[in-house]
Amino acid sequence: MRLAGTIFSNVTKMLDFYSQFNPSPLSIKQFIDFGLNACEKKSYIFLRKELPVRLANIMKEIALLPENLLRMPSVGLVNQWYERSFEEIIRFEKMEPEQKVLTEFCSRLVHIRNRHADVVQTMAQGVLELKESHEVDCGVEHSIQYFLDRFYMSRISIRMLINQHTILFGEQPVGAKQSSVNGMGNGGRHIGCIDPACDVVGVVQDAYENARFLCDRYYLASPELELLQCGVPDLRPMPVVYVPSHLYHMLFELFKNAMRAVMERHESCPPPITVNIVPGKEDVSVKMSDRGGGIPRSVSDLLFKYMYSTAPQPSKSDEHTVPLAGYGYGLPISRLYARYFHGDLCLLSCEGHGTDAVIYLKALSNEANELLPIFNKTSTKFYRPSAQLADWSGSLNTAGVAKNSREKLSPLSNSL
Ligand code: P4A
Repeated sequence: MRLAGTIFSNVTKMLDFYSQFNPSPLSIKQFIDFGLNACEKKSYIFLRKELPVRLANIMKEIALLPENLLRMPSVGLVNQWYERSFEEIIRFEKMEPEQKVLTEFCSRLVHIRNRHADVVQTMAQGVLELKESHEVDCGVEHSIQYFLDRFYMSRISIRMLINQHTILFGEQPVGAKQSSVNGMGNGGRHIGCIDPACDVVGVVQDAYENARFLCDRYYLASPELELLQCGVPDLRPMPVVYVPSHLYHMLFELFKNAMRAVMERHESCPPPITVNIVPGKEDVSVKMSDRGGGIPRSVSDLLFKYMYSTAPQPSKSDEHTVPLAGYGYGLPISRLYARYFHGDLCLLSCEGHGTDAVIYLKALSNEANELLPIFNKTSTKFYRPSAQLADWSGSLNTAGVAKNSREKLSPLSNSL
């Protein structure tokens, strides 16, 4: 009992300690430069501090979640995974970087990555548990949206660090050094999971083919792909410095949505999906346009909301009929992948016609910095939404207490 108490208070102290530091964002260029002069000791010394800092920053925010959500079993489970991983990493705090320690560190990271494999699903389950057991008001919904964006972004960044270290320094079958990253045969130019010449055209075609496979199975037909560069048909490679798996994730999601919209609207002769790739000075833009009938503006905002996108997984018996695209965290998480290196993902729909989705990637790898959540006083206040008064006519949809209020707070009251 005393021992358990000691461990508990130690970890709590360490959490307080590490959460005082801000995470150190790296640019794609820094990841590459580091990978080219790969030094396992340097990486170890950086990560044994940076990983606990990133973990502690987000664990402090988990603790601020609405109580109802924190009490959900799935959220408790996720919290336990974080506590265990944090504790396992800070054990390296005072260990000298000798070979045995480096090897142990690497396999610990792999272990931690596996432990956290189902975090997105489990957190979604927690949100579902909350929805089914409690009435969720707008304030709580807002806090959850704010939290999950930060939580999943933190997770993307931690996995990026772990992947870079384990791919660069982990043991691998001889002769298969680079190609095991994501199954893309690429002549070994990858630096960890970054491809300094990631071919956007190739990734678009890959994502299209795989979404099309699902589409054909469900609708027995699929729209063609029309590929443009700067608006004219062109299949020449278009290299960018990027993480191919991230780009693939976003494109696959967008193709599934576009195909679903197109197939639901056109039973025969579905119009093609157009992808236009445009390399600019600042951004490389990838615009996907479909003629699937589009959605009203009121819906396009909802597509990025976790609470709205959370629905029970289809049952096993329905597995062969799961729709192509549906309720899941596809879009909000795809947008996080885009924003992670200071890009973005935007939807622009014309109701009655179709939808344009644009992925923006930073064209310059030194400007592609990680975008990381920081735990501090500012972030804290988002978890205590207070009643707000509308200052535009119409409804208030953030913390919406004064839906149609004729009352006014005294000018002295501080509701924010
Ligand atoms: N029209 N346009 C889209 C959808 C509809 C769309 C749609 C009905 C809505 C929900 C959904 C999938 C598709 C699109 C491209 C997009 C997003 C939405 O990127 O054509 O799944 C929940």
